[in-house]
Amino acid sequence: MKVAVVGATGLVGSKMLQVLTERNFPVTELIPVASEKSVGKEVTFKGKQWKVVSADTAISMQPNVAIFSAGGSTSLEWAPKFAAAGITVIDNSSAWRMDPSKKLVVPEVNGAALTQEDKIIANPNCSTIQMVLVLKPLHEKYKIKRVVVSTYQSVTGTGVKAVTQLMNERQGISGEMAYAYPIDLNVIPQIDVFLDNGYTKEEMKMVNETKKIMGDDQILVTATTVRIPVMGGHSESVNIEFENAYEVNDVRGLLAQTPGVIVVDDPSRALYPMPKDAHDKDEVFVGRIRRDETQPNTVNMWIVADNLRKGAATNAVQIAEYLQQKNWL
Ligand code: 11C
Repeated sequence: MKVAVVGATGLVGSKMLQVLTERNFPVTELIPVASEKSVGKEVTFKGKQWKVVSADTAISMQPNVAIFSAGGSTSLEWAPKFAAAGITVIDNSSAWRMDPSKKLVVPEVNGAALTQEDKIIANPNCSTIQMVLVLKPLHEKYKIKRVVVSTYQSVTGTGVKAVTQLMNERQGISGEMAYAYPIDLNVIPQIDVFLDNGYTKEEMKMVNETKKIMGDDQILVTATTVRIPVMGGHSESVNIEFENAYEVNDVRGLLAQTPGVIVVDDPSRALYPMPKDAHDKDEVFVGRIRRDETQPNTVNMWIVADNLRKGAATNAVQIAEYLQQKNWL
């Protein structure tokens, strides 16, 4: 299988190469694509060196699939050109997510909606992916009315520049800033730009993408998304109100049986998910599952996942695996 990775030199792109290797995706030829200034450089994949090419050249090489992780404007411009050449695109940017003609996919949740005709498939936002994986089985069993989520997001979600800012600040080095404020010893209650309604774009992604992936416009979601000086994964405090009654132990049991979810929940031994443990894992970790004692049929929980893995690269590769198993690539 010829696989193009568009944005191969970025944080998510590099993770993509790692995940393709680890999951043994049958890559016979890698086509790394990056901006003009990186063309001609080489990336290492499966012990071999592969030359970075331009998007135009990549199309002429006719990959079976192109995994995009190069930002929204690159996706808007190039995904249709790849698709027009018959190449299936899995796009990690927000460019196509809310386009009604495109599927927004978390394979365990709505992979079955994919067809051979889907040529541009959108990969959701990291903070949405880890939440919907947990919400899906709960919605099926108890019917979710409303979700209140607050996030604690890793600097890796912003990219290399933000990781460098955090590390520079920790070492007292002044350098380029990814954020408008220091991030070390700080918390920034803004992820992405503010919209007219006073919420940030990241917050509205969680609202809108959740409804689309879950296939239910009735689920109410309200979000506060926050950047914290952490690497390794995003954490989320999630309050979920159900239509129906539930038992905490049943919720724990249901989530423990959910593919891709691992329950880490033993307060007596101080066991709960943390980003340092989720780092470089494909699963979504859930703990602190407890009844919200202030209103009926409502549960609180804490959800953690590596935003570069299940939140980005792993989910994209899982979509490719699904298409490959169907022989659609
Ligand atoms: C962050 N969630 O942590 C963002 C990064 O729409 O794919 C991913 C942005 C996106 O900053």
